[in-house]
Amino acid sequence: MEYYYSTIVRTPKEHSLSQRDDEIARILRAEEERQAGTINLIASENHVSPAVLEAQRSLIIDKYAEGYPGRRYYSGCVHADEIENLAIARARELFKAERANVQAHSGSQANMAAYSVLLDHGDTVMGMSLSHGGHLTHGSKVNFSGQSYRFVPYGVDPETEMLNYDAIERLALKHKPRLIVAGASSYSRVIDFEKFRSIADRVGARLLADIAHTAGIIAAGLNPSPIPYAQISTATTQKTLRGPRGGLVLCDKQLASGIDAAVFPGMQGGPAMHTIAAKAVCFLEAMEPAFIEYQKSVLENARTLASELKGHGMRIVSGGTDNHIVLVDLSPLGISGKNADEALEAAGITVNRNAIPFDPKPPRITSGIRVGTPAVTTRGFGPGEMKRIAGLIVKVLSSLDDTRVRDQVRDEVRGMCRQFPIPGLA
Ligand code: DSN
Repeated sequence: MEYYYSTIVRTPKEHSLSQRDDEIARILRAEEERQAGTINLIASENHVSPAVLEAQRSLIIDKYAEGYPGRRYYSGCVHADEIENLAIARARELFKAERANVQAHSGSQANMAAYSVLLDHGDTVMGMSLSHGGHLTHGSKVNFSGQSYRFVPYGVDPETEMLNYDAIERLALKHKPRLIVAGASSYSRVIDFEKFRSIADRVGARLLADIAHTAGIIAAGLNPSPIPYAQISTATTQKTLRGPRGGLVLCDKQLASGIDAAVFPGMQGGPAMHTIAAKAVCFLEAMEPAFIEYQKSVLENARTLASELKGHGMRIVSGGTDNHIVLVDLSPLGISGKNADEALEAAGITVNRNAIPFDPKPPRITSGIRVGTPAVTTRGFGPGEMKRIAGLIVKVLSSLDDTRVRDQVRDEVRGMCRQFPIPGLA
């Protein structure tokens, strides 16, 4: 078995990608080099372990397995069943959830499934405004969520830039939503799911926790878990969880058959079994003690980055961070998020421009950048490197048009990246 598998992975040269399609092979090599030689501070990205990558590129990619374990619409699903059952069992154990669906192709589809179980078209829902840190699927007008349901957005407090649960409760009492969505894409503070549940109970709403960003931190027990409070929790596996690109739904047992039916056949056809195998591996890795240490470092690195950037005159939205995200307001420097992310990319540091709460600039420009520490922590960067990176960011941003400075930083970035290779690329 071992031998058979390894012959598949090590494709004979005559069938290699570079022989079949040199264009794509060249681009993929260039992407490998780009990742290896740059500092990745995109908060939603990470580097998978070699084991996750191996599962993801395995031959189960070929298998159709529409349905669920033990009730498929195709034969030959014996191993697909084993893999999916393991992935489900591990997800439930990791998050202490009653039920899990591991087939959702993405976090957006996980949310779509949850909405379709909990809501009717046109129902009122409360979700965090995209411009304050929420996600497209939390009611944006350009997304199915905002087009299918009547979303009432809540935001952060103008003073603290944190969630104000009294204000959220007042809004809930006024609008009587059928569902409240708690979760965010660029909010750096702890979300109090217990408080959200008590607000939901007061107005007769259900609670959906979207932990796409913080799933790994929650799995490690370093941010509070929504599982005791939210009837449904959705997540992605590629961010802090360090798994493949995909979605996950965790729910109470009464909702499980509805969620399963909503994912398949409701929204999707065949599951991506290679991705489900890789999810299973990432759940296993997330149960190991080393994962807790990794998440502790993710948080420590984020706190260090925040305090260093603050020390260099930048304003940190909400004053700090409790997770892997640091939202930086560049207004004190007089530059936009767009200019900053472009200059930093040229210097070998990737971040994303990001709206800050109450941002006067449009979403394609923004006043801020979002930085995050999952990927650099995976490479082994620690607080010392965070201090150096903060210094490099400041150097680039305070000499935006100076290409000499940019080149110097680029060289320093390359040196740091050589010292800390991506696992599996060493
Ligand atoms: N695009 C993801 C992020 O960067 O947060 C959310 O889907």
